[in-house]
Amino acid sequence: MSITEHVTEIFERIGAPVGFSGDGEIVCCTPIDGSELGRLTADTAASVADKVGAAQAAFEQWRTVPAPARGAFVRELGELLREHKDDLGALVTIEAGKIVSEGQGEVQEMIDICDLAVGLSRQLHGLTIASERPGHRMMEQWHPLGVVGVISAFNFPVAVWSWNAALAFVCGDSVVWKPSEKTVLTALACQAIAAEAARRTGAPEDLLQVVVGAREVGEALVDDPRVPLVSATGSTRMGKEVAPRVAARLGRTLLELGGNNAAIIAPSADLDLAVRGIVFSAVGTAGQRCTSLRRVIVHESIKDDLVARLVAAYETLPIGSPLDGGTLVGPLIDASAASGFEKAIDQARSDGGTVLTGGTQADGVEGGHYVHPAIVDMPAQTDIVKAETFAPVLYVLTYRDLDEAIALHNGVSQGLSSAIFTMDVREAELFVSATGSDCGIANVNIGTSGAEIGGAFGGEKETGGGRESGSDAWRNYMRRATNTINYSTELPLAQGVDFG
Ligand code: UN1
Repeated sequence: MSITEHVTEIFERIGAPVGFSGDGEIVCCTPIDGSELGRLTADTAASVADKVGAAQAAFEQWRTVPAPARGAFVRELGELLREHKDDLGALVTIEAGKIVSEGQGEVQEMIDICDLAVGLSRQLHGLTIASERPGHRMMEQWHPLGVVGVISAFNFPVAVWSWNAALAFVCGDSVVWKPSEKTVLTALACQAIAAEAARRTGAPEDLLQVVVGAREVGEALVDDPRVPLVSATGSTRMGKEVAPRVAARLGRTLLELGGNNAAIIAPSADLDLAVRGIVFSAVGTAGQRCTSLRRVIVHESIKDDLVARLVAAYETLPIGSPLDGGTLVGPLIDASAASGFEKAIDQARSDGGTVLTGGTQADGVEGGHYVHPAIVDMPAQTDIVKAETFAPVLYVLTYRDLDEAIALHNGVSQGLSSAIFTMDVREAELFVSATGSDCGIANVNIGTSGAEIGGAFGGEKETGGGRESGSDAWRNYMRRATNTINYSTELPLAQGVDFG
């Protein structure tokens, strides 16, 4: 069966009435062999405005539904995702090039956030606060916010949407989603699944809108004053364009941008554990996660041992079609990612780096962009090491004392995820303390990627400061109202003000 036939079958099973065999301007491709899967017509500024209008109308109805009843819709969404896990995972593999297990894992992440959101639908709580005035009560309520714009990237084509959407839906919001142009089909499959969940539970059918297209489509969404929150995942460059536009109309943003994640490997580290953690984080999703490990900062006393083990592990990595069960490294998303990989390797070499393994094109499937993941020993943290290259390049830096390691670690503009491998409790605690890692995620004895949805996900500095997913991230999708209620017959003023 051809890949296109496979996609058509998946769409039939999911029940997505998507016509993608026309001659629209959006070309849907698979990175597996670069072949075209179909074409879709892009939205226009006018159609985006119409969809925001439909989402706004759905919101006005949805916000009146009690939150636990909204949870029933998200529970159904989670059930349907369980049912379609294999198919949606396969679509992620076909459109984003993830290996089968990671494609499925991404759908699992969606199911998990639905579970979390369903529980939250009964826990959207505010505080009761002591009032200074007699016969008064002060409290806060969290109300639905409105239409949430979600902009997502190709590398987590469905999970990132669900982190935002599952919470937004229980919070009483509607969603207008602009997926990456590279992964439009998975988005349309999710839309069909969400529409089915809405039909089954009586939720408004316009609760989720999908807009597809290039820059002008994103701009129309970002600039629309009916969208109080824009949650954007992607490059720092994209975030720097989106944030000022939304700020110009005093809207809110939730930004999840680039990472340049590092792991410190201390002398006491369990090296077996460290090697496994490093390889998964650096090479998983072919180095195309925002949480991918890009820098190893290793103590000089164990460097040779660690590097030898890493090189040995890298040299046995199965590279090839992500549809093959044994593959661990699939393709890069496109030609431009492959050229970014090559340029980074060239630059690292001219900065004095030594390529210890990989760094070249690999035999994969004809038409796809497959590479041998690279490990590059660097004499210093040069500009290329400080940049996020969205490909499997792992730079090795060496340190003598932990202060130096932490300075190197924090010496980049991004601040998403981080790790230390150590058996020394003082080092571990220091790393996760206020003077340790400056990232939103700081791990001990696990890698930088593969975060669970229960924690707040996001990072500092140029990563954008947003937090999605677990903990109290739901608050982003609501507006807080502080209420002071006078149940007395007097009207005492706060701060003791006397007004006649
Ligand atoms: C991303 O790369 O955009 O921690 C998100 C992880 C995943 C999410 C990554 N749970 O790797």
